[in-house]
Amino acid sequence: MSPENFLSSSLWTARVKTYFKLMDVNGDGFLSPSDFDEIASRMLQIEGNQSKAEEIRELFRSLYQYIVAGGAAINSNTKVSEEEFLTNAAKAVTSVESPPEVARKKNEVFFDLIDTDNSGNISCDEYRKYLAIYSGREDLDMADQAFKSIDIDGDGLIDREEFIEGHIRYWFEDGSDQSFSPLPYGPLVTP
Ligand SMILES: [Ca+2]
Ligand SMILES: [Ca+2]
Ligand SMILES: [Ca+2]
Repeated sequence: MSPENFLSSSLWTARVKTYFKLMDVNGDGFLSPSDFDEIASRMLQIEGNQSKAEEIRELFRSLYQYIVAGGAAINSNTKVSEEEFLTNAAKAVTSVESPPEVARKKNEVFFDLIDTDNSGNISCDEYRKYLAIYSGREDLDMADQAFKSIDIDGDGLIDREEFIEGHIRYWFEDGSDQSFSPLPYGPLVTP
């Protein structure tokens, strides 16, 4: 699968644009290290996550550098446009250096951060609080739609496998299989 396969899929590009909008915290139309730092800081404010401060900051730094900026050198003035992000994301999901296994590991970390009571499952309430980190407010409809799209067995909880599978599919499936199209970040932006 080549980057072009992904870039020619309107479903996949809508997924990437949805993530772009989510992460552009200051709404200036670019992804900057400061957007990612801000999300990391907000995630730190969730109860139980303070002890993981360095892990969380590093997670977001590495997401920014390797996925958003495509591995290029970055500094505090780096700005990545939506167009550049699409290109870099398509490269990332087809590169042998960032196989799904690496993404699995990152999603393991996210799972543990969102599962704040360490029950081994993400509840609807935990997922709402997680998505509110990005938008700055709890949006029940949006969060519930996202939650249900990943809770494949419909038991009202997201287990580790469902969480990872939902995210891997979101990024690494080119949009040709529409039988399972998870929405971990909520409804997709319209093109
Ligand atoms: Ca921004
Ligand atoms: Ca939990
Ligand atoms: Ca479930």
